[in-house]
Amino acid sequence: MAIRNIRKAGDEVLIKKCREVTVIDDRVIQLLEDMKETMYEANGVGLAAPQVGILKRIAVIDVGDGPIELINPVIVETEGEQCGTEGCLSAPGKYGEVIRPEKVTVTATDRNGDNFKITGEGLLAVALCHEIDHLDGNLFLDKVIRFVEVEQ
Ligand code: GNR
Ligand code: NI
Repeated sequence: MAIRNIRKAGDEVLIKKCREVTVIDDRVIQLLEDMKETMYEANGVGLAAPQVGILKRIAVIDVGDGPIELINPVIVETEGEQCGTEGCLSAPGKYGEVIRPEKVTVTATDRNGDNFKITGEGLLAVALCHEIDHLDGNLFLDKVIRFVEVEQ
């Protein structure tokens, strides 16, 4: 396990489209482990592989109910709308309101190669959208409708 360096906005790796994972080998497993460790160390609720410089469709999320590992996640259904304040470990100190679906269903593959479906509402829906956006080279900064001052 290792903490990886989190890339910051301006790094071109963050605006590239990630490649699908075709083989879940030891490097992918190691990446998942390191991403979880890096996310927890940074007190994040999610982390996408491009944030640690890897252009693979891999993300991890933990909104307080334990870690979720996502390989090749795809949004297959959305419902409703919510507006909430977002931040990003790749844009420290920047916060802004973003409109997201209230509920999203995602299909993905787990580390054993099995496909699964996950439905999230509220923050989990936001995190799923935010991380999948990263995999397509999209940052929340470009979706902010109003930047917010947050006292830290
Ligand atoms: O840690 C994070 N918090 C967060 C808060 C509101 C909406 C989205 C997020 S994701 C962010 C971690 C991150 O940058 N993931 O890519
Ligand atoms: Ni982010």
